[in-house]
Amino acid sequence: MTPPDLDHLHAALPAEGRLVLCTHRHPDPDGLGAMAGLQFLLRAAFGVEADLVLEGRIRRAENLAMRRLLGIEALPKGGVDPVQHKAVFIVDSQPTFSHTSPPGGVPVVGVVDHHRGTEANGSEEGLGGIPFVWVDPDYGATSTMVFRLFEAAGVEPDQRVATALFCGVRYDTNDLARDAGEADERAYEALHRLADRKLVAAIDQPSLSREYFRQMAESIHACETYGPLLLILMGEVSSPEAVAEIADWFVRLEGKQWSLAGGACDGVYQVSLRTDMPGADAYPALRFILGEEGACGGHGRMAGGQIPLTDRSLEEVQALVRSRALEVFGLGGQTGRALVGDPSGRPAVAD
Ligand SMILES: [Mn+2]
Repeated sequence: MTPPDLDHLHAALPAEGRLVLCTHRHPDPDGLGAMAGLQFLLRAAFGVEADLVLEGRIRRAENLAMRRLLGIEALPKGGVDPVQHKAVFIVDSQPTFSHTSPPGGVPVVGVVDHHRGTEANGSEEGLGGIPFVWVDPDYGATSTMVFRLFEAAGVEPDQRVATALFCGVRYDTNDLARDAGEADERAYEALHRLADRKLVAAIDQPSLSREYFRQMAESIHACETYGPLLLILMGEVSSPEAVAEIADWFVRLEGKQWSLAGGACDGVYQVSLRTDMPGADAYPALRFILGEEGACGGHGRMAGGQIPLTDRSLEEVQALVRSRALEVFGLGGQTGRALVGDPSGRPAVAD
């Protein structure tokens, strides 16, 4: 696990002007937490002001609640001004990842991320020329990496920022149960002491829309079982985060070790793979499943990616994902069984 290099970070910052912080499209708690944390740290440690850019609507209820309750402010669309803003810093993603497009016209000076990239969509060479690159998949959350910068600088986050960072660590590591190392534990415990626990609870249990329940019902009916694998290949979904949430939800089904969820949104087929097998690595399996048609990233027991729906129809992409998934798990030739009966009244098939 690489330690933070604060001097190197300082040297990468522009001598004057403001910074822009950004993350992947449809930011999640780790991206939001890392941005809020870095914004605070840069001001406290180096006197550098930074503005946040959020790309893609935030639709998952927890993420929306986090942004609203913590007052995470972002520049309006088109608000990046090259006269004021001298540099871009990317957290919880990398500039060459397909779900990340930093604002143009301003150089990227820093990357802090815990995702593993691939040659195709996030190679080392894509990071060449960026003065500060700290990418380490051994961290369970980018928010942990940002917390380590606080430690290195001897700066303590205020309650709001500690709450944001805490949410980042807890959601990405599933309260330290998933892909968490010693650094994540230390960050989690220190941030938990500083965080506003009422806000943490409010972010964790937001009210949910009717659309949310409708989609979960649809996912139950879409779910097919193949031995240890669950496939939940949906049609249109309300948000890319919904696909991740569905994969997270189904992997909890007893007796099943892998869940692969997919759904179409914003012109791409979004895919999330989860496993609850100790020590299993989701990323190589998803890399195989998406092939050269798609791009993906991941760490430990979770991976996500997408295939554009420009060259292939939704049905073609679903068929491709299904056949490759069965191949990579050695389940080729097997017939899937419905998890439950569908609303047309066909009987449920037990597995
Ligand atoms: Mn993350």
